[in-house]
Amino acid sequence: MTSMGTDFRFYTANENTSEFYREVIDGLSNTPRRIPPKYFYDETGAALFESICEQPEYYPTSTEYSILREHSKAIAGRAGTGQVLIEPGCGSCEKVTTLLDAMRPVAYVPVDISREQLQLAAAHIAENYDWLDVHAVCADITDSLNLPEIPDDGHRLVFYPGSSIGNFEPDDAVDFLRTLADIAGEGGRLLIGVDLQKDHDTLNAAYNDANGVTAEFNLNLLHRINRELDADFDTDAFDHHAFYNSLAGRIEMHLVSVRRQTVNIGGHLFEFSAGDSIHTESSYKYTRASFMTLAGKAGFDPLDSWSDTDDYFCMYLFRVAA
Ligand code: AVI
Repeated sequence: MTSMGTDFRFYTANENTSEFYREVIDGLSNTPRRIPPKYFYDETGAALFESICEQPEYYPTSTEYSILREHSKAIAGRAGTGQVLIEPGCGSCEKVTTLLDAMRPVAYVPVDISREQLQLAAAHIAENYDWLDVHAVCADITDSLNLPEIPDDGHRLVFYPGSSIGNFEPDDAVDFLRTLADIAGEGGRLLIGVDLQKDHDTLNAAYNDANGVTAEFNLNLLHRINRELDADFDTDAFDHHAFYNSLAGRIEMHLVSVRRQTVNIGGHLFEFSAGDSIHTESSYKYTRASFMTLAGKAGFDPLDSWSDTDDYFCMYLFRVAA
């Protein structure tokens, strides 16, 4: 644990390079080939994701912000004030600022894998909210989380915006929601942002922005593997391919080989034919009913929800069932 100059605490549970290596080698050895999307987020990937959120086609971020801004008082009224507010996968910690004044939590615990971004974001919050105790935790939220002991009087609120729950396979989403329920504890609450099913053109456009930022984000995964795992991907020989799979109810992102090629990753050779793909991400879109069912399986009771006028996106408030 480190006490930082701007008066917040910083805890590290570092990402493991050998685990990255193992997951890439295993993922490319299987059929279909897959690499877990959590590896998008090195420093460059985190910055590219921030830029995706500013693209006009990528509606989830702006829509979620508009819901949070419009309903912050109502959300605080239903979620409660004076809690320990924990945000797994907090990124730049910007969304939480729509709630802090209304909620007046006793402590804020941002958790993220991207160390540099977390340091900057936590410092920014600590500077701007001098009444708030900030305990930043650098960790992979899909591993078991060791959170600092903070007296909370049994009041914890887990904030999980951004519809990242959609990046889990549905069974894994239930497991992850159970982890969030454990973090929130008995009687604790979860405020979660969920992207809803909608017309396919809107969905396809959101993952194929005209500026090519999502394509760059996807391809950065290969740059990262080259940089960190001694690999020789020709990044010009793979194309970004994203589409809505309506049967599965998800956007799929792939990197597709444009020609026959062999890639060397730390001495492991992988053959690709033209058209072979690496599945890099799924982003599930839920109906209201299907998300309620999912959360119910994880042990949550619904308390309330807030949406936009187009019904593109929904913020749900749940309570951990007794
Ligand atoms: C982080 N997550 C919710 C984003 C999504 O929409 O699934 C990641 C993303 N991938 C491409 N664009 C955005």
